Amino acid sequence: MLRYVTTNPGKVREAERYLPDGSVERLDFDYAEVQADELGPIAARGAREAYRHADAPVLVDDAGLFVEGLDGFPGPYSSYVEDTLGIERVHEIAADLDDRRAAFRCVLGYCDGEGFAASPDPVDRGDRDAAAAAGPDEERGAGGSDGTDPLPVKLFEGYVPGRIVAPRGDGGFGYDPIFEHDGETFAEMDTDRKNAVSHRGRALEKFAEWYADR
Ligand code: ITT
Repeated sequence: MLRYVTTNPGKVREAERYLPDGSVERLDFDYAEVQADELGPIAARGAREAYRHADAPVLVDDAGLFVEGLDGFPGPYSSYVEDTLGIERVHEIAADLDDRRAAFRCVLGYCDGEGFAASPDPVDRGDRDAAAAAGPDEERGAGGSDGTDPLPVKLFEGYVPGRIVAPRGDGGFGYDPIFEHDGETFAEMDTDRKNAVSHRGRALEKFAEWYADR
């Protein structure tokens, strides 16, 4: 059984569409989100922490909204900004910008305690990038330079471009009402339609294909 590690049930609703019935359950575990300007190292560290907690295969999902005209803000700080400013304020701030283009990004981090076969798949490169970006502790994986074995994490990334608009729709979660893609906000789409184009859908598609052979 795969544990989808998140405090956000909306993410699991989307993920379930990509995985066989009964093969995934939510693990409501709030791993420490390290401060980083990229999602990869956050997901990698979270996956290791969650794996050690669960002692079972885990998938961590770290996502964020990157607004072009704000140099990518809130990005990795999206959760904090949603809780403090709220999405209406984010829209108001973006409304004053010349450039309201934005993107959602999602990085899934998978860890089951085993290594991964070398492969030309770009996902492996992402994993090495994350390890390199996170420094020697992450490469070792065991949280220290004490000679313990590395605990590898495989990363799967997804991206979707769009723009910030006044809130519309009541589906989805988080920033969905103010994120428009192809004329519709994510909150105006049902789960299948959002999955077909979304950052999470792209990452899950890659993960599900790889996981089927794992
Ligand atoms: P976990 O960390 O426990 O998974 P979270 O909701 O805090 O839950 P993130 O840190 O990945 O998850 O999310 C950062 C913020 O981006 C948070 O405010 C989410 O509501 C929002 N978010 C993530 N994915 C989203 C999506 O598909 N649509 C809209 N908002 C999203």
